[in-house]
Amino acid sequence: MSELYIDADPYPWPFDGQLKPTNTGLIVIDMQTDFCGPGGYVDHMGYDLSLTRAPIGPIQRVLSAFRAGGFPIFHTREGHRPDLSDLPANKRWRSQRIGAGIGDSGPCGRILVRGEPGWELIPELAPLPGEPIIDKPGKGSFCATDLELMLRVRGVRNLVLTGITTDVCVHTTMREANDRGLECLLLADCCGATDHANHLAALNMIKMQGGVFGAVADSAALLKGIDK
Ligand code: C5J
Repeated sequence: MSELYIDADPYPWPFDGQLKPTNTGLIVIDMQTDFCGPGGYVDHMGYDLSLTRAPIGPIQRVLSAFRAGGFPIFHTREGHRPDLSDLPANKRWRSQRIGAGIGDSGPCGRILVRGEPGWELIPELAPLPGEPIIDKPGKGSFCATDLELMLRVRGVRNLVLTGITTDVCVHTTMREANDRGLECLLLADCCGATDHANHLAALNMIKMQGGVFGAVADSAALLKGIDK
């Protein structure tokens, strides 16, 4: 069987060189106005939007390569039901404490509520028909969703992670995926955090213990590897 490895840290990825469109998927996590657009949740909290917008261009390039190569692609959105029946009281309380209450009204509609303008995926990274969108109430993409089933049905064993934020939803998803036996690669330039030091720390955590959650590469290394 021929092998293909991506130049990644701390090991060439995937571990056994088995990388093909039939076993490798891309997930784009929470590229929503609430996390990277003016007037959204992250903007409301006063964080620097340039940090969470930085991955847009690199993700666009990886998306086009994966689309051209016929790899499965998944998108996620964090958000709650309009009646907030899936919003834990502590999550709401913490957000209200800092003046960006989840469920409260803001310039982009109710913060992190399904169907509101701020909750929508940004147009630059709009999914194409046939690319599943996973709606999740939490930080991880596996909690209270059908993502695991969707991956299994498509034979995905290797997962390439992109999106925002590196230290919260992307990291939680990578940990969940790794615990399910998936071989994970996080693309550093396709992710961003609300604090750059936290972005770097999150990358470093992955590389400990020989790659405790998988490996880290940049989009150029991946695109070179799959030759797109
Ligand atoms: C956060 C996310 N940071 N998508 N959500 O609350 O990372």
